Amino acid sequence: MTTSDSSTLVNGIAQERRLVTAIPGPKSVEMQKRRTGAVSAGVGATMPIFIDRAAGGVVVDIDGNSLIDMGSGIAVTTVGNSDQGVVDRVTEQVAKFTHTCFMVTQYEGYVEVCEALNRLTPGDHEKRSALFNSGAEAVENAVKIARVYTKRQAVVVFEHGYHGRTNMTMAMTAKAAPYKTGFGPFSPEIYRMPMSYPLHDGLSGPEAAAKAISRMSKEIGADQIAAIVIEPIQGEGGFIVPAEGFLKDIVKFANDNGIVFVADEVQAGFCRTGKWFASEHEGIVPDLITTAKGIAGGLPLAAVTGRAEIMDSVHAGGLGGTYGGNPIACAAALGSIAAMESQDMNAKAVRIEEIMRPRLEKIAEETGVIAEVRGRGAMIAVEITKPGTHEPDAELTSKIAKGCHGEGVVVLTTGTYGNILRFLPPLVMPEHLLEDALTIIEQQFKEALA
Ligand code: PLZ
Repeated sequence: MTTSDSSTLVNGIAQERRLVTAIPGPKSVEMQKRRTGAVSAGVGATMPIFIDRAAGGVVVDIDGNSLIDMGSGIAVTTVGNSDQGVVDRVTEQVAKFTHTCFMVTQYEGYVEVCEALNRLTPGDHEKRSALFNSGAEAVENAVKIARVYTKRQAVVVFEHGYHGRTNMTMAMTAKAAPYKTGFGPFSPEIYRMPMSYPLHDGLSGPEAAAKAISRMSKEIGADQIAAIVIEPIQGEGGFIVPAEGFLKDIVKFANDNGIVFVADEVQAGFCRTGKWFASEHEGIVPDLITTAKGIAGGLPLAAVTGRAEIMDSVHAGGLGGTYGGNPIACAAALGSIAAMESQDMNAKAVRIEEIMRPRLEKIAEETGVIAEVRGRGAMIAVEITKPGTHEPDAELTSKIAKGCHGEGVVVLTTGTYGNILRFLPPLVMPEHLLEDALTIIEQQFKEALA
């Protein structure tokens, strides 16, 4: 039995790493068989375990193993699983009414979430929002809005970018396997430009921007571009932080040419990076911003927020969807936002980086297989390469991740080359668990290299 000691309880759940069986345990193995017989093989899973409870910094599986959650269900449970404020608001709402469809008969929660988004997103201009169900849907709607507003068609995205799995957002996503392979034909008028990737391109922000701008001008024509869509810190691409000045120059190019600049903050938004939105680190003000994931404590909700004149340019009835801005998801969002504000979650994200960065840098120094520790706040990753090179080592990355899983730490891998180990802990992660997770990660690097 492996444990990390603690008497702390969150929602009655001990904040400890506790392994009582092998991973996966016998109950999960049984359930995996049922899963295989019932669930499409096309739906993947990082770990072959099934969860019974989760709170604070842990997920507890059906065999009773308590694992440290360094993934937050891919950057979703920012305020922690089943945060009390979220539970209270959702419970109250679910008992009142579950659905009317905002496009049929309206309710206050939807309006209140839009007001919060308009207030919290960068820029003090007048804003409007519209609510959807998933990040992909938000991105797709941002493109629809930009096309109506500009009466143009071309959409610019970037290398290593990820925007979703619907047809248009698949086209916008850079990586083929597993997201796009065999699923074409893809939506037209999507153009991919070089991303600023300081570790690999060796360019300053302005140099990298000049390269992308020259290509946009020559290969598409600035006056043909409806929208430039970019993640201010790329998520699935490998937590790539563009060199300083890159985003600013791209925003200026967009502004100078009547192009709608869209920041896809689905992964980086809502306190994840130590600011409400990652755009703020560079002082950029997007015309439109897409959000999802962390917005609603685990319930499906997404949004497009932006300049009133752009958002209001769409004909009445042009935006919507049966479930978009569902009242229960809105209640969860209001609970999450309240938790972020009252518990100063941005400070918690900064503190997580303070703890993680030096320990990861120490692993980098000691092992020689980490080309870079990067990210901001509680969105931190290491790029794993063959020693002394920038050559990706996906095999080693996967070995280390699996080793962590076996020791009760949920970590995720990502990146175009599969060689990024990324960490997205809930911001309420207790410090003793964060330290314990880092110790396991360090051990697993050493074991994988032994
Ligand atoms: N934009 C920046 O990170 C979702 C994808 C997981 P949805 N990223 C996790 C997977 O393998 O499907 C994401 C993102 C950015 C858009 C999306 C899409 O958000 O809510 O998954 O549709």
